[in-house]
Amino acid sequence: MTSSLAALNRWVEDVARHTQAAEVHWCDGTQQEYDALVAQMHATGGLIALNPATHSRCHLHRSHPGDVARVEHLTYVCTRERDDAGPNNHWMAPDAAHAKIDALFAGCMKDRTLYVVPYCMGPIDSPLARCGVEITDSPYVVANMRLMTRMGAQALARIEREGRFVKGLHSIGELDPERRFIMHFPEELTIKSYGSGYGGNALLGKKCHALRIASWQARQEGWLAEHMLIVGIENPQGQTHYVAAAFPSACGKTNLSMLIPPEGMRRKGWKVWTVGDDICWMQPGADGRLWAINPEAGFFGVAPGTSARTNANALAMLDHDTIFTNVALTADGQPWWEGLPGEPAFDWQGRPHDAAHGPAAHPNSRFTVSARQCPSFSPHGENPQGVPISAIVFGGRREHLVPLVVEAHDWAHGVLLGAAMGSETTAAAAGAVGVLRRDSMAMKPFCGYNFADYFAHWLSFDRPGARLPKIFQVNWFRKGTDGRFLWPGFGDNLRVLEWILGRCENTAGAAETPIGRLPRPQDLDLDGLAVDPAALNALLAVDRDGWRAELAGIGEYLDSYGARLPARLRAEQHRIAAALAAPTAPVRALASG
Ligand code: OXD
Ligand code: MN
Repeated sequence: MTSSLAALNRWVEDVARHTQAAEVHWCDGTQQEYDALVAQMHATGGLIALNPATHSRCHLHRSHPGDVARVEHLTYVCTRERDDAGPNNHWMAPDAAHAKIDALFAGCMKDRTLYVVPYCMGPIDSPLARCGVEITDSPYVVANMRLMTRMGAQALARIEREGRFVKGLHSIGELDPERRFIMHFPEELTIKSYGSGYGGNALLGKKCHALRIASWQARQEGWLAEHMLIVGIENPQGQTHYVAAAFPSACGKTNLSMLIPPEGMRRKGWKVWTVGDDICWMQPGADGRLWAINPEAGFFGVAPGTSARTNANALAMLDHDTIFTNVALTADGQPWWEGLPGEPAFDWQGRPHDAAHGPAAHPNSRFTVSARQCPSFSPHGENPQGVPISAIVFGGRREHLVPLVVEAHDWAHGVLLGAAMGSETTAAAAGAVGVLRRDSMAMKPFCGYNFADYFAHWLSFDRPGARLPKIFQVNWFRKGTDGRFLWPGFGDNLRVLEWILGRCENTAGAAETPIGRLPRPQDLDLDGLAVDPAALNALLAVDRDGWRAELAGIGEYLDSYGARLPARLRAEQHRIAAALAAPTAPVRALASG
């Protein structure tokens, strides 16, 4: 046995002893194993079979009603030095953290099977991929990991070859929110999660490994682990360019990654190819470009709002071999959520549906499905070398101020656009309407180290020989004075991506402004789109007073990272603030071509 397998065996034995596991099962990732787990969960009530005539081999899981989302306040980054975790993370000293969570794990698997889940994040033969092993006592987690990662024998073989893997220990415990922690030890490449069965807390390959631990590894090894979708845009000439785009949770990443072109553009020959909907690992290639893989093998998407209008591709992949979590049910056993036609009979807790109880499906109800089931899944989605990225896009939910799209002047400006990203809270949060929460690169809940060091890491990619993507900021969420969205969004967002790619190829025009380069109305392909000219002007305007206040706010935010903040980022903020303070220069148009 190799030393890496010996180390893995020793760890499994130690955990089995400490948790007093009744049995140990090493997962091989086969269909037979998956089917057996599903059958066992049907017998225990952990899964409910859905209507086989409409949803073959689909299942519903109902979580504990108090365990329905990620728990950021219970999520810790445990580095030896507090400052290495940074003000963007909750921190606990590693010794104290291990002691606290190990006490919870003691004896917790007495009547349970301990599953050993070897997995690979990224195509199994990709040099960009990284492996991990999750130990869990939840068969639901095992079944989901099989859809979301390359799980089983091949991953174990790679671990044996490489010797290095991320260790993740998970138990659902008692599902008691008082006894729940999600702890990360980046210096030890270790994750410990106790007390939750919910996706982001329990499928440790996803947010815990592929973002928090991977971002730490990426910094040490010279790559980037990002909360980004990856999408390929094929133009009528048959060339495909890849875009990586970061948006905070619940801003439509899955929809954008599976976009269906508007009718007119479809007729001209535009096509969209999905590579990933949530996580992107990027590394400079020998040619100086950034090459990206989606480390995941499936989608763990939010169900409510997914409909034939918003995401027909997603809907089309959900009628077979899918696990649903916390959706509602129709009378004939089909999954249902708000946004779908028809009527729910039972809500997400299994009660007869009553509108007085609130939405029938939980607002964070999910589907787990293999990426291969997506009709727009890219033929290059499993390329071991990844796909070359032409543009990076940062987006947020901003009702005011931020234009539809802005091109950064250069890489450092783009890093500032990412660092300053934010979303405004909505009327749902009483008393806090329009309050801006900064969420740098949409990584606030997911960066496994100090944001100041993370910004410096981003800046470090700008070096001789690099052929970096252009960086853009987008905002699909601008509203008019009547409170209605100014931009139709969804498929029409392709018009903005077309301009972005035109800028990358130097074929689209733009106007130079202090905040970056913006399209003029004539630079966008608006063929077939009934958008009011006043709305378009508002979407493409630069409100200088508003931007001066915004730059001051960005300055205050950067200050919160203290002396560790890279001077280059601060200089960029000063440069734009000064340009905004200067007397208004006439807007300079940049010719295309
Ligand atoms: C997710 C999230 O589940 O970002 O992807 O919350
Ligand atoms: Mn996400």
